[in-house]
Amino acid sequence: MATARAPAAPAASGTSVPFSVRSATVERITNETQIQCTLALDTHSTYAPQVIDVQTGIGFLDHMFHALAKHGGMSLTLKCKGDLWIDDHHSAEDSALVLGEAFKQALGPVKGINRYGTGHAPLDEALSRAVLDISGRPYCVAELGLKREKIGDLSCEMIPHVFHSFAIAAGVTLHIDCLRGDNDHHRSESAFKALALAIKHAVAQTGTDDVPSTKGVL
Ligand SMILES: [Mn+2]
Repeated sequence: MATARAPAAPAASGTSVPFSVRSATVERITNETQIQCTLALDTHSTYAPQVIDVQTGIGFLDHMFHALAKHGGMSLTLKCKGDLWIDDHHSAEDSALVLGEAFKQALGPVKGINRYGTGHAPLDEALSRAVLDISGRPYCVAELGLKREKIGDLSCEMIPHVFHSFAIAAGVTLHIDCLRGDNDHHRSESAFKALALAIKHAVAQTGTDDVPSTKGVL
């Protein structure tokens, strides 16, 4: 695995750019999947425009990760070549693990951020809530109440597994619930969007150097 904290691009004039991007690049290669991921937690219309390009080989998962990045205010490129001839499990799980690892690396030491984030996102009749704590205590409870076997080429049983894998790799505590909704596409998408909003708040910088913990360390 490799990581990089990308400095903001230098301005044309040579003056320093008043904007820095928290980012990381992670590569993970196993016999089951080959994944490259670059995640930036910060975007800026001039200095760091939002770029999203997700290709996991599973269309609906691409759609979900795209929504997560878009509404989380993040840039994300993720490419996975996985053993889809078996099923979607390894590609979906490992992509989420790499995304979580990139999140953790991009964030670096947990200080000067909100740490906690909550998001509610509706999608038509569906409504989801995500509660995130960038705690260093990996845990996930995902209650999505999905009824279908699959959405597109993504097994519904993999959707909570994706949230769980992300949370464990990122080292965060995540509770994510779909509160209501009839359509499984809506229920799932609202859950990813709720997580996006929770992430956006949790990683937002407070302008201090404070470690948001009574322990003094996270
Ligand atoms: Mn698994």
